[in-house]
Amino acid sequence: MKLYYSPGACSLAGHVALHEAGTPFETETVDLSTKITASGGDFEAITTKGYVPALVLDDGELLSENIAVLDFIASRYPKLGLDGEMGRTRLIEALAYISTEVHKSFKPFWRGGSDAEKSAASAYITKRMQYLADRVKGDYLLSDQPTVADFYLLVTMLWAERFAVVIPTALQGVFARLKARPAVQVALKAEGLI
Ligand SMILES: N[C@@H](CCC(=O)N[C@@H](CS)C(=O)NCC(=O)O)C(=O)O
Repeated sequence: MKLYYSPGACSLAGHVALHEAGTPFETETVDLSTKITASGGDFEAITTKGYVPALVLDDGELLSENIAVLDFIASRYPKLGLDGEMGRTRLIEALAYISTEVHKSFKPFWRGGSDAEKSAASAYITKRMQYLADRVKGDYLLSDQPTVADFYLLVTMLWAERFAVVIPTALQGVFARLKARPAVQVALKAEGLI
């Protein structure tokens, strides 16, 4: 497997998940402004979407979209998913919420939004994070063990920290526990973030 990522981008969720899975995998960084990979390749020839994450599977099949990439990793490494009849559905519910309600709301911060747009986005993100904070199920978001949803949430909390967006108190413990995990440390170091 090979993960194409950009340091600090949402692809960090899959990067952490693969380290947590303990599986061997390759990585290559992508310059998102030029769409050139670290080895000089044309990223748009790998995925015409032109954005990360892009996960090339061992049979050469390409997987994109955080929700699909993280669901794939959790399906293959069940310790990163949720047990039970509704486990996968609940996991996808959380991933979809983090993607569409939290991740995407950071757009004004990444795309040069006005101060007013950033301020509105900041309030919206905190409100959407509060929904999750009110439903924390244990040491992590959905249970006492982290799932791929935690790794996606981690990325958005790192962005919140960077852009001074308020992270609800009830998520602070989850954030601290995630940051302390060895696999998270390895991924953050690999991406040059610590
Ligand atoms: N729909 C995609 C969006 C992924 C995405 O927003 N990737 C950003 C980094 S966090 C990116 O590569 N942006 C560069 C671009 O769109 O040109 C997903 O959910 O995985």
